[in-house]
Amino acid sequence: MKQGIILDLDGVICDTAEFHYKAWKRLAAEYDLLLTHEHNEQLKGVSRADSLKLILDWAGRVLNPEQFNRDLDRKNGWYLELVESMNSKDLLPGVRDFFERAVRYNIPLALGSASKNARLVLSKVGLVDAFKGIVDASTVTNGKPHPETFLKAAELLNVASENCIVFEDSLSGIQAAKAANMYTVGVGIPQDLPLADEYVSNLGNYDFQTYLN
Ligand code: B16
Ligand code: MG
Repeated sequence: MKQGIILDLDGVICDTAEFHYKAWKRLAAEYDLLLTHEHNEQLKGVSRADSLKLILDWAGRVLNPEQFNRDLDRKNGWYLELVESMNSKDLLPGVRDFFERAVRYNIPLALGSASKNARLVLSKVGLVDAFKGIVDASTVTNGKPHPETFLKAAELLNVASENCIVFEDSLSGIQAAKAANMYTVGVGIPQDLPLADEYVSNLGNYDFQTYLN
């Protein structure tokens, strides 16, 4: 019997994964790197600084610490320009229905995100109060694929790891949830997320009967 649900943010609740991709693509172009879908799959769920390290590696570029921090800030600025215009209409398909059903079945929800902007994005889409607990980049020492994000979220839910279900759109997030001994639902396709226990194309397609059995 599962007792709690932990949701990733970017790419699961709202389309901010696409905003991250656009902002990284713009920065990568300055390093003469065309950032592809395949590159982007490896960036999902990865912290801002670790994402830039990967991009520099792919581009064969080296930045000094000052340039590195400047480019992190520029990328985040472009990302925030896209976030600025978000509102409650920017939830991914099925998300509102998913939250309504979770309330109806009395299932506690926690957020497990690698983003430093998680609370800002949640406030834009009006979901800050929908969670019993929020874990984001400001509350963990080790980012995904380390299990810390999800272990802390389970603690906030007061539910044992093996009784949590994690919804994730990233490879590193699925790895983190598996390392935390949790059941995983990949939001996406098996080619992008080969390790998930099951898949949905969006939260609206999740069958809560599976959860309740
Ligand atoms: P920020 P999630 C992750 O959020 C994104 O998937 C990843 O692309 C991003 O680099 C990371 O947050 C850091 O985000 O720059 O806003 O701190 O998917 O774990 O909710
Ligand atoms: Mg994500």
